[in-house]
Amino acid sequence: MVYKKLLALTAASSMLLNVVPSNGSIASAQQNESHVENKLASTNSAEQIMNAVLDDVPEVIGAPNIELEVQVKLDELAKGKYTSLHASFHIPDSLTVTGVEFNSKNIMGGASSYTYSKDNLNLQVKGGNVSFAHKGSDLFATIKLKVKDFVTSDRTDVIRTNSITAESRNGKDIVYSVDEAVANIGLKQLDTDAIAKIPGYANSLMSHKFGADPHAMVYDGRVYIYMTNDEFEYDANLNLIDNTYSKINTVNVISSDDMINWTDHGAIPVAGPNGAAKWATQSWAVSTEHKEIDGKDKFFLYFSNNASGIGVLTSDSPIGPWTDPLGKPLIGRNDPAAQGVAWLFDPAGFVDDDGQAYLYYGGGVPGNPPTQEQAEHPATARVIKLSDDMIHTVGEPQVIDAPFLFEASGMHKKNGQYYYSYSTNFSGVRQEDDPGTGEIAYMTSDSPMGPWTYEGTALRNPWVFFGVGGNNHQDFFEFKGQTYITYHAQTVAKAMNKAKGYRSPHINKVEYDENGKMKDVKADMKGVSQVANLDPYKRNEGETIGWNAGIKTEKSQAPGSMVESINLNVTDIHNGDWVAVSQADFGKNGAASFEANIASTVGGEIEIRVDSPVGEVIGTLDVNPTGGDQEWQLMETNVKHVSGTRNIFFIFKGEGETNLLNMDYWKFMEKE
Ligand SMILES: [Ca+2]
Ligand SMILES: [Ca+2]
Repeated sequence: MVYKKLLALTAASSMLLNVVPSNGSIASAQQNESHVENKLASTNSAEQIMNAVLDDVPEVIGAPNIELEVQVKLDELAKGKYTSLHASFHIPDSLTVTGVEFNSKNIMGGASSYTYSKDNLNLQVKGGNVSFAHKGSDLFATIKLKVKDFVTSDRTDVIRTNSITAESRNGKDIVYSVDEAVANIGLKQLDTDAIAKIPGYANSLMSHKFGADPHAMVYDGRVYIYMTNDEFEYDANLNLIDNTYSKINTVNVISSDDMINWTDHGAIPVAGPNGAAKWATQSWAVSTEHKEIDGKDKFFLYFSNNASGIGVLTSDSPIGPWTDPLGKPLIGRNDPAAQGVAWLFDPAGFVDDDGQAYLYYGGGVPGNPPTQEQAEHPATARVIKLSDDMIHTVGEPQVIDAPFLFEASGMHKKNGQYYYSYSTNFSGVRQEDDPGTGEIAYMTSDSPMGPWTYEGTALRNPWVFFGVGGNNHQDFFEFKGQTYITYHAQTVAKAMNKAKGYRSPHINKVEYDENGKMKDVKADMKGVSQVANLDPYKRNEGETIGWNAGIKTEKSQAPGSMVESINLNVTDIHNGDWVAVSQADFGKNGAASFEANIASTVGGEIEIRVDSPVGEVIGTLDVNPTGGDQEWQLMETNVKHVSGTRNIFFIFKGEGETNLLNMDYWKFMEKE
């Protein structure tokens, strides 16, 4: 067999020592065979070439803190007087070095040490008479590594060798050939049952329910996202149908102070028989603003009653409860402010730095079918001043002539400039500089009421990024000094194979060029980085979710922490379902115990793992029945010492088809 012959040749010329596959796999043997052939072809028989080899690691679970080892194997050093043996490696971003184990059997006459910073690892042996000889193996050192973060698709990362050199006293330094000293690390995405927002992704913001037309409000260090509550609609035969939007009369709200872990505050009852505004039938595309009035922070939720009116609700908190202060639309179909507006909807409130508030609204393309002029200049968006109490309009509206306007008015301010953004229509013929269809375009002005200068587009249609299209709706906002865009895409529905107009919220970063133009947003599932750690020692809601599989949330009868009457719990919990939070900071002392507020009729257990669903189990909370799905009990268990910043996965275990338990909130107790 060719392979064996080559092996013999190789050994004879002492040019390659690691031809025996370390893991015994065929793939590895074949790799080594071709490796030998390559080596032979390039060998200059007149001089001895010293070789170094790194072992491949073919299958590594791509999850935080998964450990792996890479062996560094070297040819023997010929006899001589060496003062050092030095090896330098490039470590890919996905891995971090946790240690190096030198093979003291083979290394003599020197002290071994290593340095590691960023992507560079240096190994060295220094001394008066360094030698490296094979005593039972060709192993020089074992590099110990771990995976930094979730790998979101299978890939191969590479550890490369920059150089390996033995310095000689007589100037005859040995430079190893490092052509083959490359370790291919096969990183495998961890298979979980998470939908769309897989561990490691920030988008969509949630996957246990839908949410469209997202609007962001930043208040007291948190981002609140308000969304049209898309829910599956079925026909009489219980077949899933396209979203008609006709049944939507609630608004989903979630919040986060870190952009990965989102707390579900439930659905605000806005319109319909159970809504705050009983005159309204729908609640689409809301905008929420806050303003200090008479020394108190007040909250205002502007909503679309389908496309026939704009209403406003008020509250003392960002999550409710909400009341209707007018008992009628803020802008009704027959109001002067509605004249010339095709679709009377999509309100965007905006409070300027001087306290003056404005409302942007409207949309639609006149004409059936529209002329080119009507498509290009629908002139159906408006801006009007709001009164000091935020619940009345003041004066006449101004027309906003946005090119190819469709809907989704938005307003944000940056460096004194006003940015009016909107979604473009699907009508008319486009010239080169015109926006595409269903894209987010924008205009600027140095006044909140115009005149406006068209700037271009900022976000392409979701189809471009996610392979699933439809309309879009955006809001630009600033949080902790960074501008972001929130928008929707049918990514969760697509992952469920049910992309029928049911939309999910996303956030990506926005950058400006030196002239204040917004650069093209790169929308993706990876999304934004976490901007703060989660504190595991405070009350954390069960419904604060980074990632999840198989669960739902529901209104809870247990008291809420922000507003007593508003609280949710995690439910629909079955064996193997899980919820997780990203990057909890356990600090130096670490955790000693864990407690959770639980209700259960059948019982089960909560397995607490760190890092990932296959990470270390630090404790298990046994859940005994409490006598009902809303009969709440605080339950506690000790946990193994865990410190530093770690993901926490709560993995539910139990038997049967029914809901095992409900979880309201949890917290860890810090070690004294
Ligand atoms: Ca379930
Ligand atoms: Ca709760």
